[in-house]
Amino acid sequence: MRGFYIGRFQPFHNGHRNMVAQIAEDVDELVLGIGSADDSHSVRNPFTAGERIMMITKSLVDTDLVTYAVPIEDLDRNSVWVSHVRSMSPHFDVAYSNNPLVIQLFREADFEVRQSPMFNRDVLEGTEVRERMINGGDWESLVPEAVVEVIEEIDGIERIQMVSGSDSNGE
Ligand code: NMN
Repeated sequence: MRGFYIGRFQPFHNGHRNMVAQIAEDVDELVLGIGSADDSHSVRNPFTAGERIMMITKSLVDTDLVTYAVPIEDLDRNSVWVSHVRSMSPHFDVAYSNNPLVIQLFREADFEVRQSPMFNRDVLEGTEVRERMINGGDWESLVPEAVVEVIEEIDGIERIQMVSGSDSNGE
């Protein structure tokens, strides 16, 4: 049994990791779709697909689950998006998402979709992590240790602060 879980993973945070741990109870293999793969260097999508793959691979190195990270570029046409996903991904039996549009599109394409109640949208949303990165707040406690290391390696905080037009020192 193989699952498919798409997110932007900007960055991969503890909510994502908890979701993967929960999915691992259902499936043997999991395709992680790296959504908006063509976007980077913006406040909403600061990290490249390759950098996000690095975060995911290093964060999941200790799990037994077999995972495949597959970059999925955005399309201007929602009605054919599931076909686009299928054209890029290994075959999967069930889709996991908490995103209403993603859920709707997969359901219309007759896929089984499962949602996770464990996902704490308030604290663990990517928006909160990115705001803390921009404002000099504690973002490190919201992500796996491996993600902290990747973001340090790529000077990710400097990048997101530059593209947001601010910096934590207010200079
Ligand atoms: O729930 P998030 O983390 O936003 O991830 C969903 C991903 O799926 C995003 O990258 C989003 O752009 C993508 N998506 C794209 C289309 C499209 O390109 N038409 C439709 C639905 C979802």
